[in-house]
Formats: sequence, C-alpha cells, structure tokens
Amino acid sequence: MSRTIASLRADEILDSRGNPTLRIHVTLESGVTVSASVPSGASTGENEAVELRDGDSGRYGGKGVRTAVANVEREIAPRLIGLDPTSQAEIDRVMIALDGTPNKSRLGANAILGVSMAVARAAAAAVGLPLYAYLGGAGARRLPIPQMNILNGGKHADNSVDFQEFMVVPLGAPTFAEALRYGAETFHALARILKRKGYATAVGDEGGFAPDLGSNEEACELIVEAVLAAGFAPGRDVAIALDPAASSFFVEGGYDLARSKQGRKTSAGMTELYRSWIDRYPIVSLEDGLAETDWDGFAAQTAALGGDIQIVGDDNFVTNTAFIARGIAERTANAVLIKLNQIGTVTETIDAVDLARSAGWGFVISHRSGETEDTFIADFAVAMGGGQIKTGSACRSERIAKYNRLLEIERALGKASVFGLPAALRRTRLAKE
Ligand code: 2PG
Ligand code: MG
Repeated sequence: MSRTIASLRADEILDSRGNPTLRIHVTLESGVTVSASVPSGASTGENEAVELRDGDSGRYGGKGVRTAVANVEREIAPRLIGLDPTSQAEIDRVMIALDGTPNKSRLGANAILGVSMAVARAAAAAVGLPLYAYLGGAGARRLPIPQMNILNGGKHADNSVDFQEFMVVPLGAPTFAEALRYGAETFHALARILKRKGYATAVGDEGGFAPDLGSNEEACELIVEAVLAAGFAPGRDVAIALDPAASSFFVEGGYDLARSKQGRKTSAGMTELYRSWIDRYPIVSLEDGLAETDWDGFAAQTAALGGDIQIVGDDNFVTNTAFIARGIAERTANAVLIKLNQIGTVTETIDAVDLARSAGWGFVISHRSGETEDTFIADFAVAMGGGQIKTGSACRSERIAKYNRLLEIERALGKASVFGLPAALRRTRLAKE
C-alpha cells in the first residue's frame, strides 16, 4: 500500500538550550516525508521515561544522542518499515516491547517518542488531515487557554526566585488570538515595569523575565501591576498560574526557600503560603506546589485549596497512568500536566489524558523547558480538547512557534472554533464570582 512506512531516519539536532536532541524523519511509500523533534526537560520528575544520552564527555559534555539515533535507524526502523502509520497504538506497542524495559531506558524515550510523533504526523498526511483533526476527530475544535510563563526562576533561571514559573492566563479573552494578544501585551508591560524599577529584563529558558527580586511574592505583585498597566482586569481578563516546581527546593524533608532567603517551610506551611497568595492575587492554577514525593501533603493541599483553584500534578504524575490513578484514588490533585516525553509514546500520552478526563480532572498539555521549533503540542492540545496549554512566554521562537500554529488552527476552524473556560478552571474562585 502506498501509505506504508518506507523509511525511518534520525538526526542529532540541538534544542533551545543548545543541547543535543533528536529529529526523526518518516518517509511513506507514497514519497511523503514528515519529521518530528523531541523536547527535553530540566526540572524532571524522578519517574520520567529515560532520555538516552551518550555519556561521552568528549561530545556535548556527555549529552550527545548518537546512540539514540542509532537505535532508531538500526533497531526501530526495521520493525516499522511496511507498517501502516495509522496503526499508532500497534506501532507504539511494538516499540515498547522492543525496548523491553519499564522506563524505555534501553532504546531511549527520546528515540521512541520521536518516532511515535513522526508516525502520527505521517498518518495525518497519509489520510489528508491536519494533525489536530487526525488525532482528535471531527469534534476537535477547542482552542486552549495558554498559561504563559512570563517570569522565570528556579531551575530555569539564575536569579533570586525559588519558584520556577509565574504564568499569565488570559482566560477572559473571546478567542485564542485575543488571548495571545492579552498575554503578549502583559509581557511587554512587565518589561517596562521591570526596567523602570531597575530590574534586569533578560529572559530565562521559557522566555519569561528572570530578575533578581526581593521575594517570590514580588513576582505576583509585579504581574498584577503589568496586567493593569496593559489595560486588563486582573482575574477577569488575565489571571495567574504558578508552577513552583517544589521538588527543586525540597531539601531534607523541608521546603528551603534559599534563593529568596525566606527560610524553610513545612508542607503545611507551603499550603498556608499559597492560601495567603490566593487570597491576595488572582491565582487560578497551582502546579507542583509541593515535592513529587509529598503525596500526603498534596492530598491535604487539594482538600484545602482544590475547591477554589486548579491543583496540577506534574513531577509526581509524569504523564504515567499508574501515578495518575494513585493520585485520583488519593485525591492528590484535580488536574494533571501532560508532557509527551515524560512517558514516551503518543498512545500512552492519550491514555493519560483519557484517565484524567474520566476522573473529571483537568489537564494541561505542556512544552518542556528545552524545546525545538516542532509544533506537535499545539495540534495535540486542540485534538485532546482540554482547553489548556502551557508553552512559554511571548518571546523565543521555540515557544512562539506553538502559539503561531494555534493561531493558524483557530483561523482554519473559523466559526467552528471554540474558546473559553474549560470545566477545570470553572471551579476557580474567580470564575464563581
Ligand atoms: C515544568 C516544565 C515545563 P521542565 O516543570 O512544568 O515548564 O519544566 O521541562 O524543565 O521540566
Ligand atoms: Mg512543572
């Protein structure tokens, strides 16, 4: 059949941090060639699928991916040539079995995911559909509200801020295009405010500013100021989402706010801190407010705050249905962050989304801090229909590429497109007001 896979090739390319990653090319018998590139995280969860690195200190400090490239071309390709790319689940199953480990450490989750994404793209091309429509079907028409990370700290910047991500959420916009404008104008207003106050306006890994602030809380104050300066109503037009990525400052059983010199806190102390912020700032979503091992703390936090805001698990769930199922049983969140490379195949990522959906949880499709110009997650967010994406600030082209793709999709859908608060954010205090 002309649409079967004729060849599979891999390249070692660079990600947005200048570290090696993979680009996979799939060619079909018909001659159609597509490619997909793999992202890479910095604040990774312990149980993520394994990103295979060469460990050869003579190249890229050991971060080369030539072994993963060889695994694609020598091991995976011979098994997939001749298969129909629309058999996504079967192809992903073949790769999981060929790898043979629980965490894809033999062939590398980077090798497997690149192939999985490229196969999805090849299938979409073979059946003549845009990727979002191929993966999501005729009902796929909800554009996501972006969580735009305009102030960076933690592992994504070398500054005095412990918390990793302070994001604006333009949830009051009528369309995705307008939401993007609200977010970008707030970003530019924040630049002017930082400059006026004598703060640095250099950006971190995800394109947010990375100034040395006096405290973590000052980030919320500055963002509210920026929202107002841009002419928007805090909370109604533009809200705030946080990803403290608390595993990164969890030291010897306590939360150590060392960078901002704010001392150590217990799990309950952190939740109290968030409560006081929620009372003062228009926060609608909190991701990884506690460390990935702090399951009891997460359950207490969800009981305390989950009626008012979205509680998102990232490092603790790692897009893995086993951990998400535990979270659902123990009520440790009410939403999950979804990252394809945490689990390593498109099929397993869809399984994670399905599980979240079946529990009535929200889900946020997410980039990694190390990205490429690949826009797969933009289509994937529309296909899954959860109404939320997190893909960085309003600068750095590896982030903007995803937003620009979403603009294209919204335009292509025209009047059929849907944009607005998903159920997961409707529980928020702001939406109830
Ligand atoms: C996160 C991600 C993306 P990283 O913690 O949510 O923002 O960061 O890719 O470094 O894990
Ligand atoms: Mg996170």
